[in-house]
Amino acid sequence: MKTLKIAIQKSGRLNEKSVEILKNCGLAFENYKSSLISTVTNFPLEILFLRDDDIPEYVQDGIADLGIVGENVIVETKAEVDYLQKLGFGKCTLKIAVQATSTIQNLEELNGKAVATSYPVILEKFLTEKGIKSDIRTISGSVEIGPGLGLSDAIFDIVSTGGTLKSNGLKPFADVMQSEAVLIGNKSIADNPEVAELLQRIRSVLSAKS
Ligand code: PRT
Ligand code: ZN
Repeated sequence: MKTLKIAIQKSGRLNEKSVEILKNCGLAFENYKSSLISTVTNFPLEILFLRDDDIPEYVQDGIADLGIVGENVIVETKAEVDYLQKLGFGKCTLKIAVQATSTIQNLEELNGKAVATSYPVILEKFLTEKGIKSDIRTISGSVEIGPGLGLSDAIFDIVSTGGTLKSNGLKPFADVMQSEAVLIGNKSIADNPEVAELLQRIRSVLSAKS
């Protein structure tokens, strides 16, 4: 029997809930902060702890068979993987935001404007569909400070409570994408019986919760 590998986030917003859902499936494993890999003792499975950004490609390339990651990261990395199950945590919305004092009223006004983001692929796709050509500036973090510093006219980022936008003098302007954590699989593992077993356990954990 082949040992499956599942990639989950090592640390960050999805780590705790990812570990929790696997434990609730009855899987027994150690969860040391320092280890990058953990062997499940009662199921043919190894858990790989990775940066979330790397998970879709690891699953696409078959280095991991399964993964738990935010939909936004899957779309952004353009990875070709199967979406097996939405998991109901890590919910957020990717939004375009402008300064609270901005007079920008509609999307067309973003034509020719600078928009700072860490998610250029998702933003570009959205703007292209709307026929808008903005100057997309890719920054790896803290995009919220851009407009205040005069670096950009707008930002495109993940929002959950909206508190970060507010404290940086920004207001939401357009919703682009909803996201939550999903279980993804490599394209070639659809018929694997252990994957089917694991998926069934995950689904019963989720339905027991709702
Ligand atoms: O280290 P690693 O690369 O693995 O982690 P990371 O720092 O890239 O990601 P992490 O842990 O911050 O987020 C992992 C995933 O959680 C994201 O890809 C989303 O799918 C999901 N998620 C859910 C969020 C949020 N909610 C969220 N609020 N990711 C980020 N945020 C950030 C947002 O960027 C903003 O800076 O939180 C801030 C805003 O929160 P509010 O509540 O003030 O709106
Ligand atoms: Zn990341």
